[in-house]
Amino acid sequence: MEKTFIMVKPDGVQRGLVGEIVARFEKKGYQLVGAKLMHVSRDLAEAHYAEHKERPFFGELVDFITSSPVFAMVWAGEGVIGTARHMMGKTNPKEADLGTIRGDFGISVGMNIVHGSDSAESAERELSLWFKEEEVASYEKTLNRWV
Ligand code: 3AN
Repeated sequence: MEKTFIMVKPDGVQRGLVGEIVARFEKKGYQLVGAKLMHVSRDLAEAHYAEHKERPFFGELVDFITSSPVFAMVWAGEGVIGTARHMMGKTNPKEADLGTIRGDFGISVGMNIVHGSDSAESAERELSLWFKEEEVASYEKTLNRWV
């Protein structure tokens, strides 16, 4: 099953948007298979954003992501990597369509609420960076037993 790494960034956690964001992916039909609220170390932040190392905003990015807890998640399901990116909207919330997470809740590119892996390769890299194997569950959805 395809898996992706999604993170509610410090601004999203501080603004109380964790439930809203989790609800969107749940309602879409995806399966939550891993989640944790955590402070991000500078080492993890720098490894996660390694591709932006030379960009002028790299220092700010690392300061921001380590400033307050994030809610890190693993979501599973058909086409979840690409569909989650659509659900998040464009990187700059000013350009993100309404109906997307960034379009509905964000204003600035520095604080754009949510992160999601942008390809199969980055999903694999980010999942191994953020989650240990035993932190990712494997379970069947058995709806009829629970409603
Ligand atoms: P995305 O998160 O949509 O994959 P990337 O990978 O281009 O976007 O950027 C990673 C993160 O860097 C963004 N989520 C955003 O928080 C931050 N970022 C991107 N561009 C800028 C910028 N011009 N100024 C400040 N932060 C930026």
